[in-house]
Amino acid sequence: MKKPTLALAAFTLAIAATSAGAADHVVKMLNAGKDGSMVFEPAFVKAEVGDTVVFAPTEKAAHNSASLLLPAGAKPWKGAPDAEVKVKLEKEGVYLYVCEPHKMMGMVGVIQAGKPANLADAKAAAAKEQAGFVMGKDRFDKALAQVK
Ligand SMILES: [Cu+2]
Repeated sequence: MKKPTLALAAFTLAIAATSAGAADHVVKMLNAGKDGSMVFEPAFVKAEVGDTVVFAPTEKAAHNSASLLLPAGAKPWKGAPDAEVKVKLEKEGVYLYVCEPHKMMGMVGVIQAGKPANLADAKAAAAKEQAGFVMGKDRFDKALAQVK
């Protein structure tokens, strides 16, 4: 039997140290990304209550981040064009958000904080919203499919 290496032990300690406090998750606002044009990347973030999501205006095109559907009691947000927005996840559940200028192009995203208690509501709101998109009609679906 092999003994665990020192490197592996150090790696495990690093993970333990990281998970102790609230984390920041960075979501880039991009004109072009892995999933096509006008995207939030990553479009799905799995977080814990107390974590912060930072929307970064990495590429400028009047992108913003505005909440669409929130867990009960969570505070809505609406960022200015091409401005950084920091959102602290105070409530457990699923958050849907959009870029207002490019929503019709499927520039949308999903955050999960803790357990997804409001997932059915989120899916219904996403389906209603994306019916009016001219492209990227499956982006909410792809992001919501990652909620576990
Ligand atoms: Cu945009």
